[in-house]
Amino acid sequence: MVFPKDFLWGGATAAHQFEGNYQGDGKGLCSADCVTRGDGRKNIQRRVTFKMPDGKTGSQVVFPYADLPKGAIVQCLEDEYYPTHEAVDHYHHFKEDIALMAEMGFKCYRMSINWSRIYPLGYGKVNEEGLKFYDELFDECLKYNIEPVVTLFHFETPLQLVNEMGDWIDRRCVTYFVEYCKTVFTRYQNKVKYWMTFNEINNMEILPLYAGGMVRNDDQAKAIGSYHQFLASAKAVKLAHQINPDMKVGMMIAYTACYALTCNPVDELKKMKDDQIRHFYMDVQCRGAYPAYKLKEYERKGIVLPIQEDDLKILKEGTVDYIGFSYYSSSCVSGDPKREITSGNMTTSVINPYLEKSAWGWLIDPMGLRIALNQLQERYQLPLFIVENGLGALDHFEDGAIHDDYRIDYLRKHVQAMKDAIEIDGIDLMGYTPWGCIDLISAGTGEMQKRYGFVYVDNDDLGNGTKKRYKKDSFYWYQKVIQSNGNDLGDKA
Ligand code: P53
Repeated sequence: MVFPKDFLWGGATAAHQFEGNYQGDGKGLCSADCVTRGDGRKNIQRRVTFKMPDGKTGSQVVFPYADLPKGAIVQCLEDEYYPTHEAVDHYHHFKEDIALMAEMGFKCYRMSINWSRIYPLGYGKVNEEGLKFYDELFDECLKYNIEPVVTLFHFETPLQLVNEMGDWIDRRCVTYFVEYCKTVFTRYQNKVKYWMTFNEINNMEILPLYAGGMVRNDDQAKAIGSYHQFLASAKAVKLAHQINPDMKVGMMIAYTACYALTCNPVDELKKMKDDQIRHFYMDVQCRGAYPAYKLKEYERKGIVLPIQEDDLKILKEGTVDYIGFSYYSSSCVSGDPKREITSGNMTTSVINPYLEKSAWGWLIDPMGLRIALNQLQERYQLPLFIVENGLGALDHFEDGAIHDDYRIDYLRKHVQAMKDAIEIDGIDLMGYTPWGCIDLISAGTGEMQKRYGFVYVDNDDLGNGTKKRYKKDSFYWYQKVIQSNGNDLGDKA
């Protein structure tokens, strides 16, 4: 038996991409509710919409991001379509959805609490109906012995914080976030053991609206936004341990294995610098201090952090219990600026001639997952949890059946890579939660047709459809994988 017997097999979702009911039962608006739909294959970016004080409307693409105009109030506009408003209506299908997860044999389910359901304004009055919804959801999981794994912040900034203070640039967000954490830690301490603070915290680099509801995009603003999130995360870790010492709190990062295109030292140096961009977030959250390369960079750029008394002690004391990370693809870098770039998952990868791409241009690299696991364990010696992985693909639906052998193939190779990492390299891996286990809205593009799930949802890019759920071939494949604890990967003869 390669996988530990308590290995957490499961799947992952995020509230704004899955739940819908965006204003129901007292929920406030969140930043993600004001982002339109794009089209990944046509390279049409999603936009965040706003109104100016004179009533004029406007929008700004979320990638590449730029400062919003001064005075802009982020909001939903009439005549625009926002895919997260209804999403796939998990809010009203959660019993059915959890039952499907149980049927696959899930040991855990990674989901996010939408902060704006609990605190509609981000602070102030608690919304009991929001708390009740997650109570029922957790009870449903526990009924089937499914361990909830909860992300506290998955691109879901209460809109009030964006418009009132520009979000994480303002230190009050630290206080409000910790207050929110206190509420949910206290309420769910006997139902939820595994938590994660900020989803893909490193998206502050390239998607600051998602990662921090930021209205500014300059390096100084983003450095401060991250600084505040580090503080908030460290405080949350400490608080969780005080409330219930059994609770484990992890960090969450978008990770890619990064290769130098050639053995030319300029390529290798570029790889080293590229790795530092990712490792920075882990260095702070796992080691509890800012690394020298980042402090030097800030010095060069004239960036000053708003450090207050005790802050550095808080960072030191609030290091995380485990590393959660998403892994979709690897990246490849070259010191030569003229090299052709591939779209990738918003990374600046050059084309790697050894790898195939998904329909959305993401490089497929299972061996890179094994390499990533090794890099992370060597550097941090913390338990690792793959909390997102999968293939976003177009599915063909016919007579209630979806034959998604391409997805099975992708996942099989990645599970095999995990197996090798455990068996050959001695990696301490806690679990695996493939992304979008039931089809949901894409975060990057806002599309529905970019599907990851084991379960198909009848819903199209404009929200038309019955929202009925159908099991794909991969549903039965994953069921077998879990049943055999990773021994039976349904290998092709
Ligand atoms: P989609 C890229 C862009 C936005 C979010 O992505 C991303 C990434 C990948 O690093 O991160 C995660 O839906 C994210 C999920 C998201 C998933 O990747 O663009 O945590 O919310 O859905 C997949 O295909």
